Amino acid sequence: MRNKKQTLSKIRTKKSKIAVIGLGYVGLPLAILFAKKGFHVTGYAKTPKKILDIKTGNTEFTHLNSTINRLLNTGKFSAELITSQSLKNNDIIIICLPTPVDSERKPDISSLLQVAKHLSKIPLTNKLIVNESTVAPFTTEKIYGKLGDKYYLACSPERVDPGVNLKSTENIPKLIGGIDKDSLEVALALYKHVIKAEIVPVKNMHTAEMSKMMENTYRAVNIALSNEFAILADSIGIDVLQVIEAAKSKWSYQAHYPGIGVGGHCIPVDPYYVIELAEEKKLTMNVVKQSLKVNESMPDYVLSKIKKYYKKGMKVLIYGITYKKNIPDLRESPVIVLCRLLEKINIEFVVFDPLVDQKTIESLNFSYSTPIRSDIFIVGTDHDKLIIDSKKCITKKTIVIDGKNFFTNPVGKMVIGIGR
Ligand code: SAJ
Repeated sequence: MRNKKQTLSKIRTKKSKIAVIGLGYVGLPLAILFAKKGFHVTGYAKTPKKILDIKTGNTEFTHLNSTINRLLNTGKFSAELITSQSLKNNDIIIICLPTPVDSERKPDISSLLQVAKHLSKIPLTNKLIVNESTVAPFTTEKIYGKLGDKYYLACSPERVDPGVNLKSTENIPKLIGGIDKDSLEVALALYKHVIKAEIVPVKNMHTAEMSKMMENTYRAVNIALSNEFAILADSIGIDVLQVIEAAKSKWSYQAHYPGIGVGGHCIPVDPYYVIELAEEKKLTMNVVKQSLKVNESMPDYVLSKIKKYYKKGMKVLIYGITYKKNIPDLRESPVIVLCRLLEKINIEFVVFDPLVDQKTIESLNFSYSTPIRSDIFIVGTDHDKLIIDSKKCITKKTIVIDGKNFFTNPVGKMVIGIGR
């Protein structure tokens, strides 16, 4: 029998021991937030390197390292490899794991299934399990809903915007759905400790899962709309950025911007989860599918622009290969897709990204270069350092292929944008 009174009291007095599984840009800031509030938090990861980086205060999240060190010293926070045995000492288990797609763009929830295996081996009575990972509706219940004795289960999809610092986690409105009323109540009591923004209880876990799908598919579709308008704008000589800025004066228009493509492991990925669910129900979701095709075609569109100006022997530098500015993340990067297309037609190029070291660039079989004078300068990612670094690359003869529509003033011989 679940003892809700006891569970709520432990949460309210911060006596509950919290496990956060997954210590990436979602799990680590969340673990730190709970530890800073006074909870005993154990972070779990599956790679020894991740654990070592945390224990030595040497994570990729440089703005968190001093806080991590302080919390490690107070004993409020620790990190360890995930095993069933280690998990069982916790009262609350929050799952913050990536849910990518495979090479066939099929959803891959293997990391979540792995956790379900661990949980099935431990007593769960009175524990609270929360899934923050992005999944299609009904997945949380399917994976974590039948693990044995009486426990609480909720779904609260993460909405962290990678690259924004620790503050973002507590300042983002939080959706929470429970498998039942008591689970919702327990999960609300937990998150009230750390979330300063609005906490939005929803009808059930499926509603929470579907909202996350809607949010990110909405973004993918609207970016595709901007990309399609940009291609039209190019063909009729209108500056699409001026069109977008003008459209923003309408209250019902939310601006999205065309570019070299859509990367990261949220926006180009999540819609495939809902497409798979729709297909199970014999539905096609054409708008979503076509939008993903448009976004995935953008590197090709940029290539067509490069081919108009490239002549054999030209020095081509690609500036930035991460999926988004000021983030060292290469997942689903459209710039890497462009690089592969250039390789296919034997256009030689070099790559520089201020956030990606030479070893990583060369591990992708690309030629590395520091910012140097170029005949063609391709903006792949508009990192903050672009403006300074570009001065070392762009001469009066340089043709700039601006994959992020970054340059609004004339530079070099000419700037070829996306829709402008
Ligand atoms: N992009 C465009 N045009 C746009 C916006 C983005 O081409 O108008 C491209 C970006 O260059 C990038 C990709 O799309 O390659 C994704 O961009 P993003 O800003 O959505 O970046 P993400 O993947 O870090 O998105 C995350 C998402 N958060 C979660 O899924 C939890 C997304 O839902 C958020 O909207 C986004 O952060 C944010 O900005 O908050």
